[in-house]
Amino acid sequence: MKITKKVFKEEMIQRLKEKYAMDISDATPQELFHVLGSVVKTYYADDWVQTWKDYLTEETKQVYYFSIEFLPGKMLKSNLLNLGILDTVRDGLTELGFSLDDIVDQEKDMALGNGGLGRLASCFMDSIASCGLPGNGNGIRYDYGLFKQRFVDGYQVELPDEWLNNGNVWEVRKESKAIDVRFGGDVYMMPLADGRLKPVYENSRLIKAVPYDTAMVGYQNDVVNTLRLWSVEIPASEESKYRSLEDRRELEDLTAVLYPDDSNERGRRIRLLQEYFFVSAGVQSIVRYFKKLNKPLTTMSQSIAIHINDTHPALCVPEMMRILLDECDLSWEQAWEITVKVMSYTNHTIMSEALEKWPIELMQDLLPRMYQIIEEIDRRFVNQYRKYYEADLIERTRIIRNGQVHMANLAIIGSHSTNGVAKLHTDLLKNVVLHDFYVIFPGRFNNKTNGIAERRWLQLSNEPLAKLLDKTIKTSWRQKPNDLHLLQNFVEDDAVLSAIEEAKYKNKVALAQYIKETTDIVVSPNAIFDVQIKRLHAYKRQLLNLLHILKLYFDIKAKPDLQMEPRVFIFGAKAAPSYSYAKAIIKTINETAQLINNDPDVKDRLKIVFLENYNVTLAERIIPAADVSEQISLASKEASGTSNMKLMLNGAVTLATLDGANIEIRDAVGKENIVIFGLTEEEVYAYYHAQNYNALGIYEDSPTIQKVLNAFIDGTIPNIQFEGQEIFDSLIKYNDEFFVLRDFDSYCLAQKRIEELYQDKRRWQQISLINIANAGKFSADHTVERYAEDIWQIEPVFAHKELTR
Ligand code: OX2
Repeated sequence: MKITKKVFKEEMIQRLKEKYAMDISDATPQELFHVLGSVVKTYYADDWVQTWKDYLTEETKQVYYFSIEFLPGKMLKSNLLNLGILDTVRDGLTELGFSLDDIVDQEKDMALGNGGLGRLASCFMDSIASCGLPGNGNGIRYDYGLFKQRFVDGYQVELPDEWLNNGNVWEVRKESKAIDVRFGGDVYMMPLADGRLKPVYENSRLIKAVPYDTAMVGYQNDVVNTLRLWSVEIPASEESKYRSLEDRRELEDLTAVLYPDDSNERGRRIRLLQEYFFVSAGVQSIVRYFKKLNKPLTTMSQSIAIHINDTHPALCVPEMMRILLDECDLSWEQAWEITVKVMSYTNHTIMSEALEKWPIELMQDLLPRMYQIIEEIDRRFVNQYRKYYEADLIERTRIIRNGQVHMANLAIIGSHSTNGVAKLHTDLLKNVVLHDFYVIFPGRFNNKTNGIAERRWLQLSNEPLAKLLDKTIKTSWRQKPNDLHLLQNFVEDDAVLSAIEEAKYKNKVALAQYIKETTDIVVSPNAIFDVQIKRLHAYKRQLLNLLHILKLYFDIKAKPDLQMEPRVFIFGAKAAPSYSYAKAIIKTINETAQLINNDPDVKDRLKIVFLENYNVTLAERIIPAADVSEQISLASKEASGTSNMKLMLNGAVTLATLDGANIEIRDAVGKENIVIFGLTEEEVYAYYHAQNYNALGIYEDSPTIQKVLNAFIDGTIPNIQFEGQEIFDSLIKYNDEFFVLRDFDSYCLAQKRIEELYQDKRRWQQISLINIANAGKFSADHTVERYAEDIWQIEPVFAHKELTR
């Protein structure tokens, strides 16, 4: 169907009348948003149904991406872009007297994730559909997404994210596809007449998982995949058991909130139940689908791939086993072969506190059948491999150990593929963190460097640059991000170089205005916009950034007429509510901002802006306006990073340690076009082995570091008596776990280098251009294509209809 402006406008007018009984001229932006959303839905409805039917009739192999987090942000513009009607709708609305951007603002961010892991899952959903790959998401429909962050007196305050308050236009509730999920109680195995064993459940609880489906619209290819999110309800048969409001509340809480922490597992019952809940509902519904195909279960891996995104969905392994054993009557050996072939797993971190473990008693209590199956997997694993390997290695790799169930071990043992998310990260998995597994299963390990959806992170969020690219290299980059490479031909073209700078300037003006409106801080778009945006975590070292800012401040104080390139340091970061150290850093940055922004001696050479509530939408504002991309984690700690890719795509210059995907960014742009500093991963490990890191020594030897650190405890930075001491102690008393002091000098030199480069305007523009030109490599389209080929063994479907738009 060809959607013309005329058809679109008529539809808007008509639908608004039907839904709100009013003339379109009387509609509020909120009403317009809802009507527009429902109109857009009709534009992809046929393709959605058709894609689903095609997969079924053509028996296409599909992947199901299980993730406890998805972070799509706003969907309206992305859907319009992918449907190829962004301009039609924008112009149509203008003619009706409205602005698309005002309407877009009405949409709440879908924030069902914490950070990189959840956003990666959403970039993958976009890319999977856009590459015409048959793939679906499977997750949880939390009533409340990641908390809203406010600053009160410089402290982080967390408010609930009531994203469903005005309803969610995009989702479709599919009551008829609900699934029963069972947990708790006791389970024992009853022998049947034929000698088999059947599980008998006593006192277990039954809950209903209701799916809400959201369309994942491919980029102008008529493919529409599904993101399925599950919500808990009380089944009709169980109503009588939930008499009191409290009982009901307890159950409904299961899908109420997203755990606001991506690196610490708190041993919470609800979290474990959440994991089982969406895994069980998802795997059951997949098997139900597979049965429709009427193929032998032993061929399941030819039709189905299940991806375990980090360990949270690792129960996919025992749940698939349960279904195949208990409900399909397969033998253990058959069931195991199918399960391992179907499952694959991605590891996203080497931080040990994030490697999930659950106490045996908790697992037995909440998920008794899961525990029995895990025990048997563990027993068989030990039996099978102890013949070949030393006892210690088997002990270290088994699933149940020291009273805990080790979820990464379960995921690796129960799947055919384990991948890391950047080259260095995968090497560390193979050689250090998961080395024991690599010894046993060398063929299972592989790398898949992360990627980003350039549709959202350039086409939608940076229109000035996107238009310039169209003009300079034509539009093929929109389909094939690698074609951004064509820009490289213009590296000596002064007109193009200054046009890139102009586009950046425009974005900086827009961000400066947003900063003024939201914080009342005035910043000049002529200053360097130096950006660090990511979760607040000690290993990401926002503190190192702050120490350098303080150094610059003291330089100015010591030499009031110091010549320097004006800088705006922009932060965006949420701290997990229970992570007090991260919150102390936030408070300290905010107090330092107060101090520096209001000191007349500084004369606007330095500004610190900490924007509240960093989320996908805010990232879309900040990234296009960034000059400098801070990627300064301690080498070896950041598995990949993805803001590094988004920022380079938008022409920011990367200031980085050799960590995660920064290394691959350096390789892509060349070492002259990135500023690298700090310890390498080998040097970090050398300190670990020698155990000779001495933070106090560094402090004692450096008057600059003394001056900067003393500011935390001597009242120079006001109102941080407690926080300042905590941070000071982390560095001196507890020997600086993330080697901030060791990298300080090298970081300051790198910052100096940034300043010199920036002063050479043409050089800076060239570096910016080279970064944009080489960012295509980090398109999530390529990443998912590699997953599809190497891990999932799925193939793109070709557009089943002629392209009509
Ligand atoms: C993050 C990693 O910290 C980050 O480096 C990576 O880019 C992202 O995942 C996507 O792979 N929770 N979040 C992460 O890991 C975990 C666990």
